[in-house]
Amino acid sequence: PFLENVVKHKNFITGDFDTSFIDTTPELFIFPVRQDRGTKLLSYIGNVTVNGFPGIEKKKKPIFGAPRKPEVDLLAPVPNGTKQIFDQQGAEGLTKWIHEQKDVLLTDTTFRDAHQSLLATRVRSHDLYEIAKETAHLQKDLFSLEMWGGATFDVSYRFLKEDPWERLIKLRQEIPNVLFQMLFRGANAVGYKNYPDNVIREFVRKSGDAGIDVFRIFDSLNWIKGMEVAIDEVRQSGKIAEAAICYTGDILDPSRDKYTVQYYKEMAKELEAAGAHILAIKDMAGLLKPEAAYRLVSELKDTVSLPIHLHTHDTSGNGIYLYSKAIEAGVDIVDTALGSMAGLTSQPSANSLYYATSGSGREVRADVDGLEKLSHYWEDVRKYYGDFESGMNSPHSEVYVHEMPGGQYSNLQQQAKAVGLGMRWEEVKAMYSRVNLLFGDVVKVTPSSKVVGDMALFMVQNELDEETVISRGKTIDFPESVIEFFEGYIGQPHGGFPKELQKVILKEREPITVRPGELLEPADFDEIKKALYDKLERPVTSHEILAYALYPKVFEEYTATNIQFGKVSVLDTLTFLYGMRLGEEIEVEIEKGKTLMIKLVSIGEPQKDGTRIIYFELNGQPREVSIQDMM
Ligand code: 3PY
Ligand code: ZN
Repeated sequence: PFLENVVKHKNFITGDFDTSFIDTTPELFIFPVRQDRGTKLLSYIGNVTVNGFPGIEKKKKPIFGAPRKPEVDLLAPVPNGTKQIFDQQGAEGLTKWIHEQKDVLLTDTTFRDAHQSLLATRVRSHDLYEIAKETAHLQKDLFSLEMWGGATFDVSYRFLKEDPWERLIKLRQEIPNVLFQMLFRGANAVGYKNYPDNVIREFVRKSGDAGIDVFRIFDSLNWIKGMEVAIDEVRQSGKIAEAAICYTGDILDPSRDKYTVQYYKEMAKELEAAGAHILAIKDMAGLLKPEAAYRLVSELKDTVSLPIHLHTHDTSGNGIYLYSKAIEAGVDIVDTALGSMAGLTSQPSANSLYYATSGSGREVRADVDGLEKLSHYWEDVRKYYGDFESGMNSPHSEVYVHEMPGGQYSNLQQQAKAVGLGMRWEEVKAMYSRVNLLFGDVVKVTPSSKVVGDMALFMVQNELDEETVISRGKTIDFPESVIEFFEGYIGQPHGGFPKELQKVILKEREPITVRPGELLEPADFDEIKKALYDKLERPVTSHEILAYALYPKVFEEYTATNIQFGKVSVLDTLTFLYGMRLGEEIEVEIEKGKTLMIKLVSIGEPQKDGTRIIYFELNGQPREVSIQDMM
């Protein structure tokens, strides 16, 4: 059936295809209904109705009206945007164009960092597709849409049970006019550890083929060697390499003399020499104070000739103020989210920044009416994900003390609860900053931030302090992530590791000082392909091979769910998270033009073996499924 799909595809017939045809044409993998897709979906719905969704408290499906959607003439041609400038003029042409703009350009993070930081990355493709066309029309003025990478890749497979590549490809089709941007963790790709170089290169190539234009590349220790392979591959692929400096410490505080303006200037020069097209300042925790933003941007502008793109988190509530200072200093692009998905651990609001800069001589380029309309949609959709909200509901100035990245705060809080330290959260936060100093004051961003968090939890749990870690350390089994960090497997920190602590933690193990990528065996893609083919009994895409190379276990679990329940990404979000109410009827479009009508009729009593029969109507016909009651 696969070959049949290929030869019948219109692009194949007209010859309009290249080597990425198989990867970028997901419909080639839709086979005639061998198994009953309807029954599989009913099993999923029955299961989640009875057992709840993993990780959130089971509750009755909430009732919300349909989200408000802006009225846009979707038949009108999509207006041109930065994507066309890039496609016509390449990366150099685009950077020249950025330099010529007087307005401040925006990157909208609503599709990635905003929900990664507010809603544990749980926003599903379904809700993105619903607003994609409108976004293309109303956000035509954006520099870029950050819509992929970071934690979205892992979370898509692991929790949402959907294919992140499909998200990218479909959004690309619906939004052809704005540059697509992803967050790429250098040698850690979209994972939490260093991968072999061939995995990094292949990931960059395939993401580029599937629709990414701008790669924001960072290293979690600001170690340039951890970024070079990715920068090189992005350049070779003809895409835009945006290399990031991760901002930590406080350049205004003379007692914090490890990360000074001079340090950031040196790093910027090295990134320019390494081939960056754009320089990003990645303030992942929101530590950059307004005056520091002014100073840093001014100094970097004098140091490199690259456009400067600033990213922050609004945790402290000072986001708009610091952007305003950065704009005064000449920053070219800033990251914002739509109003209803902005603020707190997310990015500052685009809508607010628009008004904040009006009349200033350097205005934000945006259609504010469009921003407000899109913001209504997100205000409504955000409610679906209420169970993933962090609970932080006012500005949090303590971030300047604990220095935790926006996306880590609620995660670490969950981790603390899971190990019984929920009531000692204040101690955990204080320990986080003590661990930072114990480790020599390191850059904290995924995955180095996770190492600091793991150690903080470990020390609170085991009643350890800085002194006892050293004095009793020889007999302590430290967390695996901490050992790997001190072994050098996520790179080398600025100023090196504290030697005494390193010895205590590693015991007999020898640390490495070279790039882990030089030591790691290249991934054998042919072997993975063969193993997956044997397992799945169908052709596999290079996207699937890559997903397996990054996350073998997560990918296997994803495919198992897929086989059991079919494609659950077609369900609306409330049904996906809560199942159905008795008597409720829903419509599910399982493919273009093919819709199922599903009604939940009744739920049978539990039987001796713990199963229940769930009675549905599927397109008017009675249908029952048996599911295991786990409650
Ligand atoms: C990520 O790596 O996912 C981040 O958002 C870091 O700030
Ligand atoms: Zn961020």
